[in-house]
Amino acid sequence: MDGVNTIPNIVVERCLGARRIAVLTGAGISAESGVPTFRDRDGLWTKLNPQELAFMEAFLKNPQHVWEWYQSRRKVMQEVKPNPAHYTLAAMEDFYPVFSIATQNIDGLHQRAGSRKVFELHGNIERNRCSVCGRFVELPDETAEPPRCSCGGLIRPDVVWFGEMLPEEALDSAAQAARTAEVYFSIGTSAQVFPAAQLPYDAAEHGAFLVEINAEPTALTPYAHISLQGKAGEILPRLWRAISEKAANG
Ligand code: BV8
Ligand code: ZN
Repeated sequence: MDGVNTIPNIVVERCLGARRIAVLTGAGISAESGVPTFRDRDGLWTKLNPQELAFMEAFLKNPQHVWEWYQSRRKVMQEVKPNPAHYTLAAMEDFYPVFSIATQNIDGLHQRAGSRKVFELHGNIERNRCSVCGRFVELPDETAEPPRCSCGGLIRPDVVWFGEMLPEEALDSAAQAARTAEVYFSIGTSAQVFPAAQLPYDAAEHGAFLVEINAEPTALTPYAHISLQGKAGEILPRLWRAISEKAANG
């Protein structure tokens, strides 16, 4: 893709005319920051078995193995920074009366880029909680094995594993934002993991103009009004420049 003219004018017009914009993001928006994705050619799930890492059963069967994997990911996430895609969404939030991001990512990069209204659908790797009583605990970074809570429960990363409910408030807020958005963006997600993946469909069904920004086509692509194929870190700044220029020049 070259230059701002690769952004279809209809996307610029719809964004200019909107007051309420909502966004769903996935691992792809953090890829240019150096955070591995899951289902890309060289994604985490192509090398590792999610059954052994992203299920409560896996954690109870081998807490040390799962804990070490999350510790290694925490280390990666402490060393990476937001990229232009995260910063562009943070800038857009200041411009629109109603703007929110529902993210499947656990890396906290949206908040570090300055976004304020972020619904963490799958939790956040920086937090740890007791798997029994749910109490949050602060731990030193180099905690080598999952400690026990005072109630006896195992401490786990505060993320959502397969078969687990998403945090109710985050999901409700994200669902409400999808139902009322005038423009809905699905960015950097393979649109395979439910119920998060349902949000863009709900948005379109409730009248939103649905824009997908992803490196490759997904199951959502045929339902998007516009699907922009490429890197979020390149497309979003281009889109924002086109909107800002149109807003300035009328
Ligand atoms: C639940 C842990 C049930 C956190 C993860 C229907 C309804 C409800 C549930 C289900 C359902 N059908 C199936 C289910 C079960 C399951 C599910 O959806 N399975 C799928 C795989 C079929 N869902 C669940 O289990 C969920 N829980 O529903 O509970 C329930 C109901 C009632 C009562 C009790 C329980 C929980 C889902 C959360 C699972 N947790 N990981 C962590 O460690 O990170 S999975 C993992 O997938 C991550 O959470 C991740 O966030 C999520 C989604 O992945 P993506 O973000 O999309 O990443 P991916 O790599 O797949 O794609 C990246 C894309 O970016 C690619 O397309 C690539 O091309 C693109 N890209 C790359 N670079 C760039 C780019 N795009 C733009 N720019 C770039 N530079
Ligand atoms: Zn406890």
